[in-house]
Amino acid sequence: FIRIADMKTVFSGIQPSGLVHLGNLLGAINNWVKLSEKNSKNYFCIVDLHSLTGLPNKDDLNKSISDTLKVLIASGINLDNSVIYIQSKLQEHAYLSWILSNFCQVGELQRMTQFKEKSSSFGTHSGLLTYPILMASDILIHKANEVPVGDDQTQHLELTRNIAERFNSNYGEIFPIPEKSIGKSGARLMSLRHPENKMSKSSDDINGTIYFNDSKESILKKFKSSVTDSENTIKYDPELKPGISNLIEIYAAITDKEIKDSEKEFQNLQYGEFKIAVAETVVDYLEPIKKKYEELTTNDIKDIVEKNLKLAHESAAETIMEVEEALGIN
Ligand code: AQP
Repeated sequence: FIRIADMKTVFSGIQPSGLVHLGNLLGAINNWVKLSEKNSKNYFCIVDLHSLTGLPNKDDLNKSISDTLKVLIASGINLDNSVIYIQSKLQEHAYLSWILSNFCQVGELQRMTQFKEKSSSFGTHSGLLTYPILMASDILIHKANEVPVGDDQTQHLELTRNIAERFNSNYGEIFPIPEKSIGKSGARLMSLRHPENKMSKSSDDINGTIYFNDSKESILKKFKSSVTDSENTIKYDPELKPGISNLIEIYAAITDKEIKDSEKEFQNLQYGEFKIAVAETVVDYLEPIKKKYEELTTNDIKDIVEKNLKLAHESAAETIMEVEEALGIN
């Protein structure tokens, strides 16, 4: 696992803020599996330090970290070229974050949309403000040049690029300027109960979220009670038909088909039949992940964690060495 100059390095993260759901899988993890089949070097991180901004309950966070780790291992990510690890176990993330905070203006952080949204619901502690600097450090610690992020994170990635450029112009070309992944972006799944809101770990209505470990019965039940509309036309129109469009999107993402083709496939079905067809596709998709998750032994996990953390540490230590040297604190 060595650094080869022209090989792409990818970084992406997931917060252990609850049970992994179908949105996380189809919007992010599925894409990570595909990336790991290509010729890139990938770091997939459980960003538990980021979760602290929501002041989680200790036991919930601890369980969520180990569940998320197991789901990532069970998801089929190719571990020959990918490293899966827990952010807090690599203290270089927080160290680099402090260094990078000197290359970022307070005003820039205050202008972040996510800060404005979250600061009103949680109150405003400085972790919420400086969160994007830690994210910049996550990306730059491995010198990632590609970051698969959703639209909601584009602003943070832009800030990361600015921070990297400022560091480089002051202290020499240490960091590559990371780009957003191009290509087909992951699906954006909406709640089955409130299709105007995104499917989320922390949603109030758990019937709107499909968790990776939901039983077949529960999945069928959730889909049968999903909110649609009063027409009986299966058509992709997120604005006028958010419920039906969400179901089409879920089906298209799992089967890797185009939205148009998926829409056509179901056009003659009744809503009830359509809901069951999508539910069954979801059951089949989750089955192997659940099976592998159940089969993972404590020893399997321990081995993977140790080996992967060592690889992540080697990469981070190399960057930190260069950064310290550039700054004159070596
Ligand atoms: N509904 C979604 N559709 C598509 N992608 C989604 N992601 C999250 N929800 C959806 C993507 O999953 C990755 C990991 O997300 P995260 O845990 O870091 O943060 P999040 O977006 O805040 O996820 P949640 O599930 O909604 O958690 P809570 O409830 O804690 O806020 C990201 O790539 C994200 O885009």
